[in-house]
Amino acid sequence: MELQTSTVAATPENDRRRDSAKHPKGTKARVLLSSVFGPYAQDDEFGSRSINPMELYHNQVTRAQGSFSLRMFHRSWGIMLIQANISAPCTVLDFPTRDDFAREITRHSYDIIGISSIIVNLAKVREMCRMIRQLSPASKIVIGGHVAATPGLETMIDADHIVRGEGVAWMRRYLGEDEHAPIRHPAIVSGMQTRIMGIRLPERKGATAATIIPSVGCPMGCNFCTTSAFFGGKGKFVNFFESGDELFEVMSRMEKELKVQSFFVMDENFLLHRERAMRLLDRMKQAHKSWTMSVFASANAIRKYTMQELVELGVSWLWMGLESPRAGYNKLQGADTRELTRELREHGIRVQGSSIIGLEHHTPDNIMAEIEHAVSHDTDFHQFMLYTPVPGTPLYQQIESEGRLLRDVDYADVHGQFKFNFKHAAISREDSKRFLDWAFWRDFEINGPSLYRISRTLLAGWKRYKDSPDARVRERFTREMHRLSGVYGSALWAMEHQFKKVNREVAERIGALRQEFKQESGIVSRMLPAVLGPVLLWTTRREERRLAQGKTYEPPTIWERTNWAEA
Ligand code: B12
Ligand code: SF4
Repeated sequence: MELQTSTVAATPENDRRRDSAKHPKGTKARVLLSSVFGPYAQDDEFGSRSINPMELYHNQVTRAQGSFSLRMFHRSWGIMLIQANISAPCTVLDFPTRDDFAREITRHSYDIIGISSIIVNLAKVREMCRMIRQLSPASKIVIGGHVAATPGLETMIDADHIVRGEGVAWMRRYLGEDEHAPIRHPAIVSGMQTRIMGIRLPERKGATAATIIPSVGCPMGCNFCTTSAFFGGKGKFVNFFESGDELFEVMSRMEKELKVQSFFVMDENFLLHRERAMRLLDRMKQAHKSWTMSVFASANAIRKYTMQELVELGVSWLWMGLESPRAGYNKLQGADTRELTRELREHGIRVQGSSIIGLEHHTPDNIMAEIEHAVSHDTDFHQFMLYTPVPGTPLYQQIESEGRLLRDVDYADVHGQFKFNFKHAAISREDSKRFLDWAFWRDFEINGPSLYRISRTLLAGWKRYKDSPDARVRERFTREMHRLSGVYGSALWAMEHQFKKVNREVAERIGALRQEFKQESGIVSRMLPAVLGPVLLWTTRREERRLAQGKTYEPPTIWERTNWAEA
């Protein structure tokens, strides 16, 4: 395992705070690991922003889709991973309010308080450090996660250790444990409190995929990529599970513990490691596992596989960076991404494209055409992000050295969904937001709700593979179709009715798909839309009204204690 960690820069001031890189109590130390406090989807003095909610899809993918936006929360996996790999008594406090956090650090006497944050939430880290010094002065404060890449962080916050890069090995070292011990993977349900069309989906055990984290970082080293830079940059990454065998064991354990057959693989470029993926496939075949997998992969990595291999692996959702056809990233060299997207979808693989707005070659004259090109991929989901120099990345260094960084932009606004944080050669800061918003709107206008698009891809896969000679593949599509066809049919019914007023052409396409679903569904699923469809239409319209009144959603606060005995 490669380590890219360090503590606070060695200045006399920091030496005073740092004492030693090992906690004197070792594994007897009580540890609190917390994410930053909420609420998040509001504008406040701690850097929360209403346009930056704690929701993946609604924040950066389906945010223009109104009540059809997919809304869900994801736990803070970094601190869950650290907790699962230390033997000290440990609490994970996820999504606390400020009061929750204050209460937790006053009620319990923690020797170590670790805070996980990304750069946008720096002001919250500062406030939490202040609270700790006041309410729990004996605690050592450890700051980890991407916020650690902020230049001069040690002068902005009052902490004892700032950990850059991989945190499990650092924390084990700090507690005097074996940093090279095998990684124990925590049982993680990938998403929670999922909502769409104004209803919250039931949370049955096994219904939501398990998150698997094979590695952190990415060796491709694209200039803007913070995840790659934070774990070593080009050519480097930190692998937690080297082989397909190890991954298979972890996934089998998760299957048992969480009763799941689907996995969200949190690896920035899972398919890049072909040997590991193919070994995993061998083991899946031997054990007759018809698992499904959602993965991130670059176009060059996807092309290392045949469609058959991807389908056999169970890849059912794929997040691929499209960036821009003229950007020149290695991962895209020679790839016809439109053709690739079409092919993947024909094989039942949902594609989430990701495009960048505001690349260096963009101008007000060519950007609309580039957005149209992105939209023409007709992906199931499309993420748009502003080109953003973020501390720690090669892009940041370059833009800084060219004197193009806008110094007065608050870190809370550097998240790629608002306005440029640098001087672009041709596009103004104000226009950057206009183009970004237009991209989301255009994708929705032309391609319709993502929920419609994923049902279309599922149906394409089902038609192609329902009679597949490979029983594992057949089972996978049958399972999904049986479980969802009635629900999708009902959702399509409601979408069709809702869209009649908005965009007739999209409504007709949705209607045609609904008919196809009807033909392919069993008797019960065929009847369901007549009952459930009108209910969903009603909840959709109610949700539209709520959203118009400013309704937002926040994740629940979660406490999890391990190796714990009350003091
Ligand atoms: C899941 C996720 C989310 C979830 C958040 C879940 C949560 N509870 O916070 C959602 C979808 C809501 C989200 C939102 C956003 N995200 Co996000 N997200 C991710 C993602 C995809 C996975 C994070 C993860 O779990 N990784 C796996 C774990 C194991 O890695 P890790 O978190 O880095 O943790 C390791 C180390 O950092 C370290 N560590 C972490 N915490 C701690 C704490 C201590 C004490 C120590 C010692 C060590 C330590 O140890 C861990 C193990 O090695 C990453 C990309 C990625 N691949 O990491 C982006 C990422 C973290 N997000 C990012 C961004 C920019 C955002 C948004 C601003 C984007 C946007 N505009 O939509 C919003 C912010 C929302 C908000 N209000 O805060 C950036 C951060 C950039 C930066 N430099 O700060 C990333 C890196 C994506 C990217 N490449 O740009 N995100
Ligand atoms: S391929 Fe994706 S994850 Fe890897 S460095 Fe490039 S943008 Fe980052």
